[in-house]
Amino acid sequence: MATHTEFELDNELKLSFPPKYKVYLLNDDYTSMDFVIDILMSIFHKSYEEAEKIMLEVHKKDRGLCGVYTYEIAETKVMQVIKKAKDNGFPLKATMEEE
Ligand code: TYC
Repeated sequence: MATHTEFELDNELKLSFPPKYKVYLLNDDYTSMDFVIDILMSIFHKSYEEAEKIMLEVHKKDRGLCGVYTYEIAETKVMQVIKKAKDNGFPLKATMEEE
């Protein structure tokens, strides 16, 4: 049976979209707001205005959505956040979960 992620073709070949993963930034008490904005602009390609909005959402609600990607890209973004934060002495963390 065809679902919203699956199309049944005449010849019974079925094609599915790859699963997508949401990447979230997590709040903490030590990472500076400016650094989080820089992460959102450099790794997630947000404008300054978007980055500031997401950073404030994380600050107030403990996590905020940064983007939705295929598995490998989401995993790479999470690792880039953690490495850049560690290199700059901040404990900032990111997580991913299937959409
Ligand atoms: N809570 C941090 C502060 O008050 C700011 C912050 C925002 C940290 C977002 C992490 O993902 C984060 N300096």
